Amino acid sequence: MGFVGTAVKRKEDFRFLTGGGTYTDDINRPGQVHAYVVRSPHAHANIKKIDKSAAEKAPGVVAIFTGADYAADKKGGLPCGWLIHSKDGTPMVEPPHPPLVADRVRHVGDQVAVVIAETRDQAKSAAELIDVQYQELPAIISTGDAAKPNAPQVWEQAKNNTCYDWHLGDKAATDAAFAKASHVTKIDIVNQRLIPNAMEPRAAIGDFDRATGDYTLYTTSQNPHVIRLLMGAFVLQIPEHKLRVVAPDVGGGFGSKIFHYAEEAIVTWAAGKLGRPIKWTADRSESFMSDCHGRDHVTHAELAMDKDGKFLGLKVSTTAAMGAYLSTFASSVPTYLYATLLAGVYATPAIYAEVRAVFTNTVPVDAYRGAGRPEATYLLERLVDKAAREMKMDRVEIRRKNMIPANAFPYQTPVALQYDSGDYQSTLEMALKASDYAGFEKRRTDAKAKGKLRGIGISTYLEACGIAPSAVAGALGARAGLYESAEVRVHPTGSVTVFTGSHSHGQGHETTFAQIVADTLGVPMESVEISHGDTNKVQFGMGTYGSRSLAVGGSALVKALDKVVTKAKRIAAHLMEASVADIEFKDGAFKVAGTDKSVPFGQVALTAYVPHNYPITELEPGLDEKAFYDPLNFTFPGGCHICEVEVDPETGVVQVVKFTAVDDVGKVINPMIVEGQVQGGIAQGIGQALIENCVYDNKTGQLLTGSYMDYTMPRADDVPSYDVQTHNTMCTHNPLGSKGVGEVGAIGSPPAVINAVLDALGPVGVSDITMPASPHRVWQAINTVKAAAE
Ligand code: MCN
Repeated sequence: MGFVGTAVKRKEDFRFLTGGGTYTDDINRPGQVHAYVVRSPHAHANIKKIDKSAAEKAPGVVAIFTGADYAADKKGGLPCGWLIHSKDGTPMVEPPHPPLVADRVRHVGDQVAVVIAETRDQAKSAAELIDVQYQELPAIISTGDAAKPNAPQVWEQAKNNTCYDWHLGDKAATDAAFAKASHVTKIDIVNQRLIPNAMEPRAAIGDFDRATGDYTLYTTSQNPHVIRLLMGAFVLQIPEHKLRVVAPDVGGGFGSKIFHYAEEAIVTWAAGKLGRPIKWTADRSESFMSDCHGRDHVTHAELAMDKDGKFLGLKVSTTAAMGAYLSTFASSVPTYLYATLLAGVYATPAIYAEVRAVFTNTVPVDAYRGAGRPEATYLLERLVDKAAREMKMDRVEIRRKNMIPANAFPYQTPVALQYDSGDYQSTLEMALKASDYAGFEKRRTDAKAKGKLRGIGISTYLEACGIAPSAVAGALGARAGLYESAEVRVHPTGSVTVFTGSHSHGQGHETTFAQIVADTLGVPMESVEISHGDTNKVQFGMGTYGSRSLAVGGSALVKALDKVVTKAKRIAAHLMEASVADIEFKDGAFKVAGTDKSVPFGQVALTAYVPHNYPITELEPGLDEKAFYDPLNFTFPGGCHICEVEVDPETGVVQVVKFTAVDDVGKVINPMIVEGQVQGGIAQGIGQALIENCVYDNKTGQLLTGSYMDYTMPRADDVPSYDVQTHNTMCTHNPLGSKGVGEVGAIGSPPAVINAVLDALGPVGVSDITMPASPHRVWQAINTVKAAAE
């Protein structure tokens, strides 16, 4: 008891740290064969001919399927889960997305054929014997150029490569605000494309039982029920009761394993055709070219202010890359997860945002840790810093002046969201204090004496987690509900299994959810098991993304626990021959109020399953309750991140020397897990700010950063030890009071880092830099200014 709010060590870590986890690639089914996917070497080309005759004779080959075979079976394409309408009311362009393409490839890595053989090496060797004749076509790679009139077209039906041209906010009110502004700050921002890198690459095993007609897919997924729904209903037309999707231990996802991928459908479909289990596991470079990428925005924004630096209006125009196809949630990211966040923590009265989503001959872009919210935060916080410089105001002062005050909640923004709670001033003040902002100038001077340029950067951010409610999301184009479910099964001896639709792939739900159960039922943590990731065990679930698991999945768990306690009280009342109204439940025991009569939870559990002398006409046996919880609103974490850097002007190397984060995540279940989540997110944010960059050759569409030789991930010596704190205001509409934490680090940190880099470079005359602020870019920026001055 008293587990909630304490730093309980993670239950799952013994399994993971001792190599006892079971990941998809650890699973082997009897009679299993292996798949290798033949991928396009071209960014854009017509498939003229595929000759698979030599490959079919290669050792071990069981079958080879192409896009033509898939099309002949009349199976479906991968669907997109969110319909966006353009300004003019027309629906977005939704091109076909077959798992195997038959006629035209549209990005390097597009799936052309699958070779199935007894071993993976045999499949790979045979794939080299397949002769695919391509007729190359011009490709469009650059997001910023995609909508230009002469750009090559990815899809005929998408004129100017435009998927949708959407807007949000009040244009007239924003124009009016600009008309009365005394100063307008303008900024052009690129939020570069990132390649997600979970520790475990994607993998899938398709299995088919001829005797029963049942399919099973084992897959590296964050949301197995969603995959079952999409693949069953839209792609392969397998009814849910004949399709089991299992997402066992998953080694991280960071968003990239939300989506329904082609390979999942390919192995399941082919398993049905061959009657043998088929395993596919990506290698790292294959992941680079087939996993959905993140970010990739090009934006122009303008902030109108009065003479005192008070924000009057904000105009934002963004082009967002979708890649060659629409991935599962791609369309929602630069719209409802981005533009709705453009108020941030500020009381800007009028905001108008336009978003053009474009197709390019690249891998699809979809949600990646933060998804839209890091892009909004980066834009705002860069803009606010620039405004402060232009207005000759202090960077802290301009933020204080424009923040939504702590007494203004609930606060309705001009971009649809209504924030329920927050205290942005306090998180700012705490971060200023913890980072010793006041003492910074001395540190700058000391660094200068060592030949280093030191800078400090601030980012005050707001996040929206757990998209909700389903009714609102549905009205905005979501093609799914956004609730979560939990079942609490109390066993006869009083131990408990929870079945949750939230998938844990690093977040520690097996611990935090068990903390909630142990406290509510008064049972030991060891007596609670959290089961997730198997559609044949768990009732239903929308899965894990958008930092929704605690706020939505945890709330479903609370609701189910309430039902368990309610029923258990009735059993206890029967056992103690008392009225239900007199039964109190505390510390694992049911008591009759005002008496010393009490029965422990375990005895009630046993009675539920051994109902001798039980009022069976009034009370069902068993103690097993379920709840579905649809939230009333998002949760709104917020906070302040402050970064301090030292730049070596000779080499351009940026060292993050200090990082302070103060976040508001509502009620904390496990402070150690919360701190770990924030730290991990900051590491990703520092990676984006300083080193990570997905680069395609702009002409050929070849992925130039196709391995770790070229794509730099943050390592231990790229990140400092962090000072992570929380200052929490409670979420007002969920039963836990908790907000999400899983993405805050990746949202708040990139602008803090870049604002620090620009603060360091300000004295040498550099006023802008594009992420990642790599040594090369920083050195170039310094030397360009130097050369211009000479
Ligand atoms: N928590 C808590 N108190 C709070 C909020 C959360 O104790 N006030 C705990 C939760 O119980 C949970 C963890 O913190 O154990 C994260 O909770 P939450 O914010 O609800 O996020 P989710 O569990 O839904 O995880 C998703 C989120 C996202 S969107 C990405 S991306 C991300 C992230 O989590 N991907 C991750 N963190 C990750 N961590 C790992 N190791 N691997 C990933 O792929």
